[in-house]
Amino acid sequence: MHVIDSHTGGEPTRVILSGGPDLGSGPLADRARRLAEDHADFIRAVAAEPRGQVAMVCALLVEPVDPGCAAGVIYFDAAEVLGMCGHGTIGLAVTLVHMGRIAPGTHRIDTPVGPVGVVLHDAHTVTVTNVESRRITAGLTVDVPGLGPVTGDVAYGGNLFFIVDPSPLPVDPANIRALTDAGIAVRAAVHAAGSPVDHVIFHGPAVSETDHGRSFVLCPDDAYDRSPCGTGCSARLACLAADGKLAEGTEIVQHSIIGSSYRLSWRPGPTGGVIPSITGQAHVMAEATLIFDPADPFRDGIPA
Ligand code: PYC
Repeated sequence: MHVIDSHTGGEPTRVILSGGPDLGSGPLADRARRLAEDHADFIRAVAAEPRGQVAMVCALLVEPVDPGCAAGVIYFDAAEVLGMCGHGTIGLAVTLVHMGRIAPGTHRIDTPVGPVGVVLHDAHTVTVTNVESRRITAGLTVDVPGLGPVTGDVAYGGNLFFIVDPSPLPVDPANIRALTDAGIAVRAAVHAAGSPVDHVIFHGPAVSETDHGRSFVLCPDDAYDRSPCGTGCSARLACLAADGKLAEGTEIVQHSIIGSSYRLSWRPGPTGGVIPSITGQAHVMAEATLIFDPADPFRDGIPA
């Protein structure tokens, strides 16, 4: 299996170029469902330790449905197949340039939630135009053991988020363990309330005069996103727009918990949501051939 690893603002992406399972043809959403239902061993073998790493998001290249797209992709982490991935799309675009498969300019990438746009400004800098994003529920309050009542918005940005602003804990790198535990507890409480969110965002205040805040994002595999989370930023843009807190076309800078940043803006979507624009940078780190030795006791990854 041939892979190329990159990181986007510190968050790893592993593009799988060959050797993945045959998911057949048809809509990418159906192929993503087949991946989740029939290939759990493959998912853990590639994304989880020892072959993968904590926070790894894999990008399985597939034939696009839309012939206008440069590639089709299905994203997954060690726990879940994702609808979309913002940092992964930036990493994928930079990887495709590294391979000479695309040149700087404008391209489209097919995903299970629909085609997204990418503009490659140079070998590292990419703007992703995401799928239409929207707020689904404003001001949902859940009772969280150890935290008490926590109020947030449920919003869609290619994945489903529960966004808590302000965060119940300081959004500071020194608090990553506590934020992770709080995120897991909040997600369980939101699930118990009937909302199947896959990510939780705790939003904290700006860290400098030029940014709009720092966020902690808990992913389905219980790792925190080292990047500002492209789909999470999309969901947040939808909430800011719905609240009238950010005007169309106004650019803001969003920091991740480790201090990496994206530039963000939105324009109106065709069905009342927002079309997010996310600009960030990725760097290729490794090209590798993964080996699956039948004698390896952890061939399929360390079990969860
Ligand atoms: O950037 O959208 C994102 C993302 C999702 C999970 C990890 N990163």
